[in-house]
Amino acid sequence: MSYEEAKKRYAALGIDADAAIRTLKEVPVSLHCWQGDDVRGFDTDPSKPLTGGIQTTGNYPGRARNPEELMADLDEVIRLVPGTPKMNLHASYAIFENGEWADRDKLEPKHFQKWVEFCKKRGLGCDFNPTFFSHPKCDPLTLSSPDEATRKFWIDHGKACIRISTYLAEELGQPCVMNIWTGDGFKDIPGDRMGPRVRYRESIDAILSEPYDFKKVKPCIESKVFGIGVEAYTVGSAEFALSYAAMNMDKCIPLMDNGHYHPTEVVSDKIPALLAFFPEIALHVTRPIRWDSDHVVLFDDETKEIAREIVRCGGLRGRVNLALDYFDASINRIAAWAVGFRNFQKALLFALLQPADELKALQDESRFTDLLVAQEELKTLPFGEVWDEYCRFCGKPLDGEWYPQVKEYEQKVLVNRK
Ligand code: RNT
Ligand code: ZN
Repeated sequence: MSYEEAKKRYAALGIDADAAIRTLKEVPVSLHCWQGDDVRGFDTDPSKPLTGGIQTTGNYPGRARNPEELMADLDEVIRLVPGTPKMNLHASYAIFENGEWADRDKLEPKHFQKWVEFCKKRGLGCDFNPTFFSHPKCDPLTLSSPDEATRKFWIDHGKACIRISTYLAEELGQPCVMNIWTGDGFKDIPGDRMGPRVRYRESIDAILSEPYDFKKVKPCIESKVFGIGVEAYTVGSAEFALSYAAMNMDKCIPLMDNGHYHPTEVVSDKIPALLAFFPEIALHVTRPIRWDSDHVVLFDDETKEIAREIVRCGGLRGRVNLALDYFDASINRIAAWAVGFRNFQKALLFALLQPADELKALQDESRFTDLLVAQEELKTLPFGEVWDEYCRFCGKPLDGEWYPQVKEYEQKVLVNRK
């Protein structure tokens, strides 16, 4: 079947495939730099383990070991994915020059100048994240620590990151979403659950007292249910993060990572719940397997449902900030990056090809049998043809064409990184 024929099948249902393609091409989706080097960053000893309850497993060859390699790998990914990628950096990816080094509380915009140059050359915006993990000053708590000096260090880090986010937004002319997540928590039953949460709240207040223009810098609060080594208690739980964001709507937005909830909870259902109150929300799109495992994003049912909610709640018109967040060190990292990005693009395109108004009308008219039948039959429309056309429209490889390029890059570049 050709795209023209596929287009007619959609048009018969009142769906404009050309319009879906044009819309999706302009939607920024943040590409997380940390998939390329197993979340190690450049500012601490790379042989030290990742902390904060997150974990990369596997030792597939080819991990990027420095900024040059990471940027080269990112370029390769950008060549392989349709749509509008936006960079997403962690503070730990600061680039130091001439033997200089700055601790996290002393980071400055200049430490991200190389990244600004990288983004400018490629026309990319950039999101940012303070890094509250993998550092000797995690005691192991950070913003919720009972120790004042520890808290101050991490508050100063947060404030430095606001200044860096302002720099990124101003230099690149796109808002910078700045996500606050800490792995603070305990392995076993706490003796005090509220103390750390009150301190966490006060620390975020202190960070957000640093001046910024909320139209340019969008601080987010990301919740989590548990992490490896912090199984019993997470300071920044769902209720904590959402309450903080709700009480400070003029200063920050809530961020939901779909790996951070109990296994039967779904973020697709939470998106419209939050959008009934918040003008804007942010997402980390990932794939949990049993726990917050951060597996590569698939074109699976929940990813499609998340995309359907984003689209029909008007999320693509600036209400939902989209980012990917996963890390797999057991397979080719560039393939992992590209396949996850492409899958989320597929989910968004699939969602844009739904007759949202008709489905809503069927529901409002209580025509539930019609709704069931319609939704099931949408699943077997010739989506693959529209997807191929989208890739062509963006000038990017089709399915079947991009992976050979990754293999070639692996042979030429990655295998030499011993
Ligand atoms: C961890 C959170 C967080 C991190 C990144 C590296 O569980 O999802 O967003 O993955 O900041
Ligand atoms: Zn996340």
